[in-house]
Amino acid sequence: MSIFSFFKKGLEKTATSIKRSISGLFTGTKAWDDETYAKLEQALIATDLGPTVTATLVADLKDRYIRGKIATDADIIAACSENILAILNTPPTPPINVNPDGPTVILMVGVNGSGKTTSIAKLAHSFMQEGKKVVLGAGDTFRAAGATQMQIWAQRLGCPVVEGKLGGDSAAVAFDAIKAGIARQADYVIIDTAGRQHTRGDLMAELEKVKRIIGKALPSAPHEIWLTVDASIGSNALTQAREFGKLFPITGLVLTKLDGTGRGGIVVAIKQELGYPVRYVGLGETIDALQPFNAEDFTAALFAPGEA
Ligand SMILES: Nc1nc2c(ncn2[C@@H]2O[C@H](COP(=O)(O)OP(=O)(O)O)[C@@H](O)[C@H]2O)c(=O)[nH]1
Ligand SMILES: [Mg+2]
Repeated sequence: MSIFSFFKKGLEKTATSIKRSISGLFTGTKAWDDETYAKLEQALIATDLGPTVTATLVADLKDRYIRGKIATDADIIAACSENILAILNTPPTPPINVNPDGPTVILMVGVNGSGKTTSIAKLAHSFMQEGKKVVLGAGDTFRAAGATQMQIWAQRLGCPVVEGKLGGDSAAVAFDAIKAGIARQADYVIIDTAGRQHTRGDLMAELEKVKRIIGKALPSAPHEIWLTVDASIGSNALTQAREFGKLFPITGLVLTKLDGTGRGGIVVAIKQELGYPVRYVGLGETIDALQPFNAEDFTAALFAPGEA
């Protein structure tokens, strides 16, 4: 399957919802009026593009309409695509901070259920496909299922994994995983964390410790801190990204579960407000369903023709 096909399939629901809202705006000879713009606004908001992005799109469409530049659905789509692409490319995504003298350490954070462990397995698979050596750190020591799930994935992938004791110190697991990564001359060490959130303070203290201990194992690490966010929770995803961003210098976003949701617009809302590089998107449950984010493919898939 081509990368675009993955995006198209994964974003089918969002695209359908957008298409449905756009078709019908041209009802024969009736000129666009305030009601048209209100309908358009409502429809775009429904895909979780958020109020700011929606306002930008509607204002631009209005401007183009008044200047006689909008005559068909295709014109609306072209205008929206152009704006969304500009948002997704601002600021441009910097390359991954690859460690030239040893393993590149990626710390994965995010709330429980957001897709950390699954995304780590998918990432490991993707790196291994490129011929890279990967070591995993099963840093979610708080849930029995956390380590087991990681173990099953690692076994399936044939990828070494460093584990800790249930209820043990997740910072120690991170430390050991990096040491194992150095010893095995791994290209990547990907570290899972617990996402429990008793209080914000707890989570902050715990993740702060993991980060500090990582720096002891390898002073330049972590090279990347990626946040997984479940896109299917719509605007709550933006709130989560905003909150985590206050705690950590997030260097990348992994947006999961874009398949099966009509709320894919949230990717644009998060990028517009927080500017984090979108690194990967989860477009399904299979091991190859984590794809490097590509603004052009994403935008094209968002407006791809399909069932309305
Ligand atoms: N459909 C779909 N499901 C996903 C995706 N990513 C994760 N999941 C599912 O979401 C659930 C929680 O994922 P998990 O990795 O355990 O989350 P964690 O608690 O953050 O480690 C699992 O059932 C995953 O299979 C995705 O991109 N698409
Ligand atoms: Mg997990």
